[in-house]
Amino acid sequence: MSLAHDPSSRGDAAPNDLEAFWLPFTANRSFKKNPRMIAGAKDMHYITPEGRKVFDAVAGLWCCNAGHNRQPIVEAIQKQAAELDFSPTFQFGHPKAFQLASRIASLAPGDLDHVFFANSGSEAVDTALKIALAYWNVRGQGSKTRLIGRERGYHGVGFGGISVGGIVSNRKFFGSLLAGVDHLPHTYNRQEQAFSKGEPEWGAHLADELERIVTLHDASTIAAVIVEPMAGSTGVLPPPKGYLKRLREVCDKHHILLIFDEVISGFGRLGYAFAAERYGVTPDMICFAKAVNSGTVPMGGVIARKGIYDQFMSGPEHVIEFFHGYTYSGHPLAAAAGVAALDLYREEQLFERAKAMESKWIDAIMTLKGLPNVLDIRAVGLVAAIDLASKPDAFGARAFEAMDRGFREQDLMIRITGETIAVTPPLIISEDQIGELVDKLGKLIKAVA
Ligand code: PXG
Repeated sequence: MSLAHDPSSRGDAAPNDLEAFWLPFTANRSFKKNPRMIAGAKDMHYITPEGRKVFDAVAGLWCCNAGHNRQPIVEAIQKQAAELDFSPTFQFGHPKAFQLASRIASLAPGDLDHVFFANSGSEAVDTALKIALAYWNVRGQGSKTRLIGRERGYHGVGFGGISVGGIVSNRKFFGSLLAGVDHLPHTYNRQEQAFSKGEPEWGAHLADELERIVTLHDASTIAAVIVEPMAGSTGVLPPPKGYLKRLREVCDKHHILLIFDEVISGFGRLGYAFAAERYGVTPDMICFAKAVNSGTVPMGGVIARKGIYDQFMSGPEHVIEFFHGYTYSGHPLAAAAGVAALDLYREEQLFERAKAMESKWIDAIMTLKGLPNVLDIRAVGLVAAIDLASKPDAFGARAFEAMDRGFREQDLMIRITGETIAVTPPLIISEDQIGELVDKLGKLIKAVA
């Protein structure tokens, strides 16, 4: 029998075989022909297996806000693993999860006081949608079941998330999705908004589309509206000035819960703990994930207003109030990493740093205007997106080439979606590094012209 056919030794026989791993959201065949491998990281950089330093312009995947392999977080995870590897949070508890929940609640605006833990943004979104449905049920208004999302919204990949989401490729292969979902229009209009710095002036009126949806379905059938305060994955769409306030007003008027999906915008990305604070709008729930522990251990969750939590707290005390949860809700390693990350954000004032850097960041990114194929640039907080013109009959090919050549030729990691380049660096980026990044982007855009 050859080694290759002996199942017990297959792993040893082919330690570097790339076939087995089906990569998520990846062009697998292209990757496996010519991989982009990462073996290490420190602060603003990734390190390839050959030891090449790659500038991380995307905080991993919008998550490593404190930069990579920061000592206090590394030590907290190591210490926690040695002390308590796992303990259940169904009917039991451990101190770190309570500590982190209190810390997150204290960062959240208003009376968003209660934290339900999940393990990813997708699970956070499903959790928030389920809380919304159950909330109306326990209030005796079980007819409020409709969920309203938005075109171009990204809320992860669970069935709830893709149903309220509005990214066509993420939906079209997956059948009829959740019933009873409707969508607001997206807020992007290139003619009106191109090269806006921060939040565009045009577009607040699009929130009034919610009135049309309420007229169509009646408020008595609508449970919640979910939006990203700043749409991230679809190519960075900052909310038009006044848009979120109007959305809140319409939700209040019709007794509809408002959920902000802050999986990307939370923990400093827009210069505040949450975008809700930046925009002066208090939602009923906030979904978070990613930067809660600077991307180090999978974790997500939902912060709910006191009134929502309290509504569930009735009935006999031995009865479970909300039939939902994950084995790893509030996992000790993720929670310990979260407390350490929040400490680090505070000690290094990273949210304030993002705010202080914002105008320099936006001005620097906008210098790319006028380069070949640049159709629009959007920038807000420490986030930016650059729309490139497509090559004829090959939508996405130019941005894909930019991502690949950026990694190989410019020692640069960027994100792409369609023909849009997105950058969203760790919040520790220095002014010099902003200059370095813009220089690399400029060279790259010219290289793929
Ligand atoms: N909501 C929002 C707003 C997100 O951005 C999720 C939910 C899902 O999170 P999980 O942890 O289940 O992946 C996200 C995730 C990109 C990109 O480049 C964005 C995300 C993930 C991967 C890539 O835009 N956001």
